[in-house]
Amino acid sequence: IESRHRLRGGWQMAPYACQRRTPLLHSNQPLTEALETLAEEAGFSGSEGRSLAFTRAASVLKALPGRLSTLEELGPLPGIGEHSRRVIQDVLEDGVCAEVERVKLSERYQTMKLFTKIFGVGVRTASRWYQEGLRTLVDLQERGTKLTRQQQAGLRHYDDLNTPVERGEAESISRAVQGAVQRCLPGTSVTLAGGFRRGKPHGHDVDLLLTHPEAGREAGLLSRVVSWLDSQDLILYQHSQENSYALQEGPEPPGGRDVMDRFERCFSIFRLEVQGGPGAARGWKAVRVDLVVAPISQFPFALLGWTGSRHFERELRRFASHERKMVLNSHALYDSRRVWQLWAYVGTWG
Ligand code: TTP
Ligand code: MN
Ligand code: MN
Ligand code: MN
Repeated sequence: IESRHRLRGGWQMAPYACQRRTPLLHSNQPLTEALETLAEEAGFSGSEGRSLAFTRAASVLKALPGRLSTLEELGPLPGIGEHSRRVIQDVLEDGVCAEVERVKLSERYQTMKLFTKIFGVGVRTASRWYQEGLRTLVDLQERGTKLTRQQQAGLRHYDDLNTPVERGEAESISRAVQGAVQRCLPGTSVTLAGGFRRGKPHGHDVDLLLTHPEAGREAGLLSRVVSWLDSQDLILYQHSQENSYALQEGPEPPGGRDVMDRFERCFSIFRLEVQGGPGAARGWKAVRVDLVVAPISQFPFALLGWTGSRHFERELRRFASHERKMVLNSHALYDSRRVWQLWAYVGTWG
């Protein structure tokens, strides 16, 4: 489906991001950075639709086979609106876009960025704090702002948690969890998902998916694994959720909620022993780790859902629903028309 042919001066491209090859390194970095800044800013203002429009435009540019040099080259590419075109034009002509530069310098954007980088703080909380006149992390402490246990941990480990996690560190954490599951339930597999599974050299956290080949054996596994890790002083913070919708407010980008699932999971901060890097002096570094347990029957969907990117997942689900009349989530893929038939059938009973 992927199409990279140049047509009459413009690029032709498949309409859904999940149909396109989107390499990690691409040739239009300055353009996508500008658009993603505006997407982030729109998210900070609660304008999900506007945010998605900028994200879509950036996603199209990431899939271009070469560097864009004039706006005309884009032709009538779908997914790039008026506003995004203006931004692209500015960056192509002047190297920067005044609107983006204004956003980056604005007190609100900078403060929202600072606050949403705290583990456990989402756009709504950050926005409320901004409204209350808070501007710095010191303000939060000095004015006695009420913080959840999660936010306190986020603040305590702020610098570490905002230092990128290297692949080697992710693998080392993965091995530690592997060791723990072998003690608690031999045969359990641990799969590194998220950005690292997409080949990113570093990430903001480590996403690990646990499953056991025999259905049902995974029940109760997570709490035992977490207890054991805790007993080994590997855990600085954790809160677990049982098979329910994730209502936790985190520093998730806009659209984060449409990828929430019902798996049992643990949001944690690990204490990782390190030799070099920022934590070298004290010998350890705090790292965010998500542990997710999927029953084997749902594992393929869980793995797909937890691999990301968020935009890729959103687009895959949109493709399933609009082009195939199917429903895709992290638990299953099914024909939505059949479910309606089933509901109609159940309806005749009662
Ligand atoms: P993230 O860890 O937030 O993102 P990432 O791994 O792509 O990027 P980073 O390197 O910055 O960590 O999420 C990983 C994937 O998990 C993402 O595709 C969305 C999915 N996910 C869910 O399915 N449900 C959830 O509740 C959350 C938080 C994420
Ligand atoms: Mn991740
Ligand atoms: Mn990241
Ligand atoms: Mn994660």
